[in-house]
Amino acid sequence: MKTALITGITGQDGSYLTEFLLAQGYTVHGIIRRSSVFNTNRIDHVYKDPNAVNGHAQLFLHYGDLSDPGLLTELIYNIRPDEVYHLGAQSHVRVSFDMPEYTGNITAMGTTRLLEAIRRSGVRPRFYQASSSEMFGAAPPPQNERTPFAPQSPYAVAKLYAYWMACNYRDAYGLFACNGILFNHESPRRGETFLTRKVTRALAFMLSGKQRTVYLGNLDARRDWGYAPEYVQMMWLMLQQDQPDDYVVGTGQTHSVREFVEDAFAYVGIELEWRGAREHEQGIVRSVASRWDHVLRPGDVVVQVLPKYFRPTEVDVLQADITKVRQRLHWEPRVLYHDLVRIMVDYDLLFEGLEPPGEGIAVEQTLGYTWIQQPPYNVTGGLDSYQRMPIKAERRLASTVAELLAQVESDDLVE
Ligand code: NAP
Ligand code: G4F
Repeated sequence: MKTALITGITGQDGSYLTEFLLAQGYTVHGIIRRSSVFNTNRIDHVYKDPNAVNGHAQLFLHYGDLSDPGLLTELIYNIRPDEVYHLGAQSHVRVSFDMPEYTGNITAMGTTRLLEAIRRSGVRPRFYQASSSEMFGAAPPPQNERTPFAPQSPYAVAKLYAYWMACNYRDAYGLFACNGILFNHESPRRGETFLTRKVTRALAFMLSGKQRTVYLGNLDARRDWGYAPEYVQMMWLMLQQDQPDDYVVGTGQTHSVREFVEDAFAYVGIELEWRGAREHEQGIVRSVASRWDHVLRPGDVVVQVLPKYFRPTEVDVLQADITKVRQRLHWEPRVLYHDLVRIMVDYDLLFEGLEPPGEGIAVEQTLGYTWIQQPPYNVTGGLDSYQRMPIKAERRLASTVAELLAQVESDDLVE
């Protein structure tokens, strides 16, 4: 059986990829960062302590960091993986404007350190580089493998460097290296500071009476949003081909941030209208389904645009041209935008102990994502949500420290 090493195993994609590879019979090793709090929430449900179940564990975790080249070399040498999935990165575009040097160090140079660790160790794994549609930046849509890159953020510039390093190690040393140029992909495990999850989580908080308003930036940017579990399967598929190559992965559709907000609210029966212009715009409740009229009323301001969430340079439109993956890898996305919205809202309601409409969860089940082992808790908050549902939501303001923190996190710190 094959052995895989994953950087970024604690992230959204790392967790789904781990489940997928374990389901394929792989032994999986992952690099985790030392943290003063637990940072393995997304993979705890598949981790068995190797000391407790000696001989049966298939998932092994190692402390490490993309800033530590010696350790990376040691890990590659000792683990001798057949496949390396390099997903670790400072992955937040807005944050990369605040931390450009750190982003370059981890997202760009971290890739070089890992590639050098592979070269110096003498081990020859197949290598997956988590490249990004953000690299297309200002290039007009639809974007494909031949579209010239026009990066618009320190993150995109760092990813572009990493992209070319993977190409260079393929050309110079014959490494089986693939760039997956993935468009935005989301899930109930998406980090809470990315747009989709920020919105669906805020909606669930509003419906449980914990939050009144979500503060957002540019409502008019458009993204090609897909479903993360489908995209990690593509990472694996790229490494199973006869020849290494680079592939664009997306849905081919594009939707605006504004649409995402409207559709998330509409799914639970809340209709919004917009007032004001650009940096002063507000999303206001026009009508509310009777189920939620004890927490939200017509006229409530549920979305407030704040200038601080705008980026110095924005990527206006991303839309994938997926001709190559269709033709070469025979792939077609099965979860498209509207089902993605439903899936994310369903789970955030569940995580809040509220009964979801359930159409999104039904889609997941119908499509047979049997290798996904939904953690029996809120992947980000540690709450045993399945035990708590349903509870009665009430209209009230934060009254405990935990609720205050939840508001601060969603309103002020989240980018
Ligand atoms: P994510 O949830 O933000 O996960 C990032 C992972 O990188 C986490 O496990 C994080 O560890 C780890 N990491 C950060 N800094 C590190 C360091 N210095 N050393 C070692 N590990 C470090 O990202 P994702 O959404 O799963 O995305 C996976 C990869 O695909 C990233 O490289 C991202 O840039 C790229 N990508 C994502 C998308 C998308 O739409 N999701 C699209 C295109 C490309 P902690 O948990 O300790 O923070
Ligand atoms: O969810 P986002 O932060 O994702 P973004 O910037 O597109 O980057 C994600 O996708 C990339 C692939 O294209 C990945 F490489 C990257 O690692 C990451 O996963 O923002 C989406 C859009 C942007 O246009 C942003 O300006 O939403 C807009 N937006 C509006 N208000 C907001 C907000 N984004 C965030 N995070 N927070 C807001 O309040």
